[in-house]
Amino acid sequence: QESGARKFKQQHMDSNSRHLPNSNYCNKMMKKRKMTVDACKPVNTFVHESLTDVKAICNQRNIRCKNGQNNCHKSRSSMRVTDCRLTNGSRHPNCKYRTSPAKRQIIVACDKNRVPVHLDA
Ligand code: PAP
Repeated sequence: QESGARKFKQQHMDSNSRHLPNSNYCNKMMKKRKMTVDACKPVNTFVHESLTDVKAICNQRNIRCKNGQNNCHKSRSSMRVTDCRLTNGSRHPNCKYRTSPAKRQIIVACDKNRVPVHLDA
């Protein structure tokens, strides 16, 4: 497995969390998934759908990504996600996050093997 796909799963996939997250969800998950090691990653989203369903987004038509590349794809259906946003005044290594559950279509960038490597929106 290429590193981009592995990193995507580590940073963005949490399939087996099928109920609403509690307010501590992001504090725990951002640490557990190694996004608070060197610095507090400011914003990150976890997707609570199966890896199969998220990989299938790569089969949707190509659209432009925020960085101008054209390897992005938008999910047909809305997906259960949790947004984690660093709180004001939070200082490394005490990274504190606001946990916001949502349901929306997501946009992923896929590599040449048609697997997600980046969450664009
Ligand atoms: P993210 O999913 O939180 O955005 P990020 O580390 O920014 O994570 O991006 C993951 C990888 O997707 C990056 O590669 P790297 O891990 O080797 O640094 C990034 O280069 C890659 N990538 C591929 N396509 C795109 C794209 N269209 N836009 C942004 N990143 C992309």
